[in-house]
Amino acid sequence: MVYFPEVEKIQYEGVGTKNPFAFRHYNPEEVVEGKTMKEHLRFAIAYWHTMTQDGSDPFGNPTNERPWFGATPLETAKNRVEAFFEILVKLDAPYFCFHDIDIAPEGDTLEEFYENLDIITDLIKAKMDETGIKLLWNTANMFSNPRFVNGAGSSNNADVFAYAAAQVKKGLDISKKLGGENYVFWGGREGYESLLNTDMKLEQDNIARLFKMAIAYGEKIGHKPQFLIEPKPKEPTKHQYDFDAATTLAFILKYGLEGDFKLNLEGNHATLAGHTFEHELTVARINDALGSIDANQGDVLLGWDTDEFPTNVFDTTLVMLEILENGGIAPGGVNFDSKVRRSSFAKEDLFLAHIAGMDTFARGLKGAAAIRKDNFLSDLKAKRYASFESGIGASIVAGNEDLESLTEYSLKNGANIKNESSHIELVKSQLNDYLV
Ligand code: XUL
Ligand code: CO
Repeated sequence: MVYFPEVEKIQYEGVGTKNPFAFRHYNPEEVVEGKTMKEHLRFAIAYWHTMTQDGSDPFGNPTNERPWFGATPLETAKNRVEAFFEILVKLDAPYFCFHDIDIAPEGDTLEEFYENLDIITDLIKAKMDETGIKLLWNTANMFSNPRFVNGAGSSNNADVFAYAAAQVKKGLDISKKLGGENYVFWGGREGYESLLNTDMKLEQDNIARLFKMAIAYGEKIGHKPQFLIEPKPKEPTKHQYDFDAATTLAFILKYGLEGDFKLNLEGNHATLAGHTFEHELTVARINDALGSIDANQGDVLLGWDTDEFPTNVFDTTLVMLEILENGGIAPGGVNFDSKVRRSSFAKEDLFLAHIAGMDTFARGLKGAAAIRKDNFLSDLKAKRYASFESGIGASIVAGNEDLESLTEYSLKNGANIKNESSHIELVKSQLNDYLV
């Protein structure tokens, strides 16, 4: 069945077009810095926001008009596969991502869940073979079911930990079956409500135990996706252990996971942590841990995770600059962990919203490439740190100085210290000239 007969395959038509079902900036085959836009951006579409999100909020019922509901949950799940691949093909998206419970009904038992997952992943595999579309990452949802009320890897209940392990095992089996390039852990409820009843050390040690079991099982079945942890500071728990990139890196290093784990960074999670999206990417990049990104944006006036489609060109330019500086994002990608607003309830909004996000990232890519072509920020930084290129600065960096030698130097140098103005307002204004 065709779910969107009125929508043709989305084509690049350029900024002059009046067709809302066209790309105005994302031209998949256009070459930027020696690679096509499609290769740079590695766009992925999220199953949860696209197929299962219904438009409900804490104050209201579902609004979304979706034509794929069948007589049973399994029938609906099968219809969703058909509709999802129609969307992927029509948007020319090379990748997709999902949680286990997005694609198949949980049923009443773990056996039933596994059976449903087998049925649906057979259908997904057939669609992947037919279309060439690939799995960027999958993950286990270990936060929605009531059994995870106190967390999964961090639960106080060992039976819950064991159940989470069974979900991760199946997630890795599915990853192998579908050739997943990455495998994500987002610690939805891996945190605490109150320290009064929390053994933080045991909880964090146990999360690391679960991650090490995942690495070991991947090795056992001969499938080694890039493992990713997705930081988020709060929501649903009051405090989540993977607060931000720096905190999560400390966890990765403490438990010796750095060979297998990198970070999946999300725009709205960054802002909830009090950072910009590009801050999180920079922290990851300079520590060789930039794995993948969840593309979305928050609302600066709201303090929760609104998961809006990215439409802010300034942000995507700085994000793409980090990705280019990193030498690319592969095997990660740009996953739209973004949902249409409740008022955008028409089924074709799923296309319009993704087109908006893809165009905004394409503009970011072009702007970032222009900044790099002019060496705008690299020249500026080279000049700003020039004192470490020669003389005493070069000697400090080379490790040839100590407190005594620098005291001797300073006594000779005296008050002869000159700082230069950053002219940061000028820099910001010049940056605006690069926004596409
Ligand atoms: C939640 C979130 C998740 C993860 C995957 O805020 O971002 O959807 O991306 O579990
Ligand atoms: Co996310």
